[in-house]
Amino acid sequence: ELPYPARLNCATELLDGTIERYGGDRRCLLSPTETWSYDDLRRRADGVARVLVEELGLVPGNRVLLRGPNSPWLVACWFGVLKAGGVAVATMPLLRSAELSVIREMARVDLALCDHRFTEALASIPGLRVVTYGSDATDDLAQRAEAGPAGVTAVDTAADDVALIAFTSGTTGRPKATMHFHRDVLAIADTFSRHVLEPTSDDLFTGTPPLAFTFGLGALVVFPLHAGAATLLLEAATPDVLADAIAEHGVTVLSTAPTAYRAMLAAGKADRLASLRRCVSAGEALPQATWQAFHDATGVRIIDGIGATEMLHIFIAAAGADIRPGSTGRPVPGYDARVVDDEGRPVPDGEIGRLAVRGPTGCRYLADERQRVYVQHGWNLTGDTYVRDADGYFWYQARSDDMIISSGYNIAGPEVEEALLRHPDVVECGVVGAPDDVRGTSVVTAYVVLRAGVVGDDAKAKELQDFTKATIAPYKYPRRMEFVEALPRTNTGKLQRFRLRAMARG
Ligand code: 3UK
Repeated sequence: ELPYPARLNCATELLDGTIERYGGDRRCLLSPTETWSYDDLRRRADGVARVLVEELGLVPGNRVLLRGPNSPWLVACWFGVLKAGGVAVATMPLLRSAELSVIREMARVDLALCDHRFTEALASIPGLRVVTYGSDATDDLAQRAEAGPAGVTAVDTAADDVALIAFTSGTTGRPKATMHFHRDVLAIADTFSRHVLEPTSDDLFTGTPPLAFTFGLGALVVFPLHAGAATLLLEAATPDVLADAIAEHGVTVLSTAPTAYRAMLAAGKADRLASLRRCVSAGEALPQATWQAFHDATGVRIIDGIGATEMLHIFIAAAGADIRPGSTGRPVPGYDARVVDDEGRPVPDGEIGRLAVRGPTGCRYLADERQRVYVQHGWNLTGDTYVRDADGYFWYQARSDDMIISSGYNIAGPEVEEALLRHPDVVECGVVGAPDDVRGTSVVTAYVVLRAGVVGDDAKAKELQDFTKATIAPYKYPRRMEFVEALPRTNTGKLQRFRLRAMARG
């Protein structure tokens, strides 16, 4: 257990605490058009807190929905809600009314703070009061927050009061609402950031994950502010925009998904990345081929880290000389991880099993019967299969329900993908099992995005199949191969294997 006081407000800690330690006139939030100092952010966050309490009647424990792309005002709203003792329910900018209604219902929200350009999807939700931010209108939250007297006394929350409710991105099924405490927000900085990422107050962070995805909240808000550093907030950055922003601003710490690392290389952007000191990859496994190609092109050793919405952030990772390319790494100091069988007993090193993890953060579903599935005997079961080696490194295999069973063999889709990605013509690929009713088994099926200008014909398919057979055990090679323009992904960068399986079924 990390030593936090019983009363703790993580927003006060990250803002006022950092200003005390590092000073308030340092740069804090950047966007392509703005620069806010720590003092600017504190003043505006305090203004939001005051408006919430005095004008909108918020009482501690009320949940407030946040909607908008990554921007300085979104961050000010997040801090304002927490300082006022509210619970932040950040939502993905791509969500529409139907999904937002479900979130409103599940999290019992009746107030939303919404980027003035993103109100449409909230307008039709009955009983939801929507306050906009980011415009020049006199009733805009930004104007109201700036108008009042400076200073606010933050609500003296308990360390284990709920600070935020995060919804799982969920590649299938209904979203799950996870609750995290004020101390959890600091715990992710005191574990992964402090011990693995090791930022300094001179760093400039950026990345692609939305702040509603806890990967983004940690990597773009909590870690930089905890370190007295600055963060560049980009709205829905394409690989080109991202790479150019890195070059233009001299970004030193980047967090994004594996697919974005590949896309920047494929777009020939390696020479725009010279300022990067640290890169973090999460959301899905980082194939060794991607790690190697990025290292060859930039000299940067990407930090792979597995995190989950249920755990708030990353709990297995490795940095610098500790990295073994292709492995996720070792438990982040503060966390324990092991590989267990279906009864929860540890399996020997080298054997495949289910990943179990525990530490200062963990799964707390909001009124969800799946709590007992995720947490068993005090361990969080993430739904991933892993192998631990004799040196304590964890090697990702697949999501437990993504294993392909073909002619009696267990084949992990990601392993076949990793082999295909070593081929210079392959930019992206996804490998799933297609049911073969005749043979009563699954056919390993690959969906492949080729490098621009390369023709996907039978000869190319044969070449890639032979290449796979020469790289991994031949029985794993994709018997079926289809060339596609793009792969279906979630807005957090995860491959949607269930869609590929549906395509494979025909
Ligand atoms: C998969 C990985 C292999 C894995 C997340 C960093 O992804 C995040 O949270 P989600 O709830 O998904 C969790 C699941 O995603 N996964 C994530 N990272 C890796 N698989 N290697 C990785 N490096 O299946 C896990 O169970 O969307 C990631 C920080 C915060 C997050 N919420």
